[in-house]
Amino acid sequence: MTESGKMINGFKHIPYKPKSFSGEEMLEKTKEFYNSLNDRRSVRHFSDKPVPKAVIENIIKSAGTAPSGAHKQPWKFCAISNAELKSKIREAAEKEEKENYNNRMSERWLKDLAPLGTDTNKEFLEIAPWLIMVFKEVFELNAKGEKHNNYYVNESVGIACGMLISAIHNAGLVTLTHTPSPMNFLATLLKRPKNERAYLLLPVGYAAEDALVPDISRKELSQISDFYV
Ligand code: IYR
Repeated sequence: MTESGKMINGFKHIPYKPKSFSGEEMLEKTKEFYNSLNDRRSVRHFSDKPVPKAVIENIIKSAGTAPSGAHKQPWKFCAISNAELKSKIREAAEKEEKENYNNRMSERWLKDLAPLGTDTNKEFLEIAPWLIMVFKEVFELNAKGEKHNNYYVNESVGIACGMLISAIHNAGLVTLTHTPSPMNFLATLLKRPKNERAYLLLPVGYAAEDALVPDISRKELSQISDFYV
């Protein structure tokens, strides 16, 4: 391979130069990264303190670095700070959640949620300075207006959301993955094109000073992994 790369299937491939660390540095860096991510919590109590748009832009750009099926990047992040729109979203989300909590969710589901302290009140949708509404693009339209389905859309957008959440945490901000169900009202409210489907709604902002999180712990390494060495 030359310094400038080579052609594969008629497409240019360029050299990739990863950063390289010693074994010791790698151990230190992975520990630090784990410690940082392990401090993340899903927070439901937000401050209304504003967050600069440029910060949200960097966070979305970070999410947009995710890998995706055939590099289709089948995601759209709608960042909403408009108070009127946030109120409409809250109103519609709470309507669905009332139906969920009262009629759609099983006894077992409600019991599983009890430790988290969730309910039909979604005031965070109005208090948080930003809502990031993630849409997945199930297909794209070519120049002739023909539909072409994207590939591994759920996997791709799920990975991007993980990176979005990490970027939010890295900024010292908080979020939670809110999944009002069904979520179609969000595509309607935001007048999204017909190739987009609502995927996840994330309020983003500073944690309220008196924010509380449930006293729960994470599974141990031995519970989440099996090593084949
Ligand atoms: N979508 C509802 C219910 C809910 C479901 C799960 I699974 C959670 O982990 C948390 C909440 C809500 O947002 O309240």
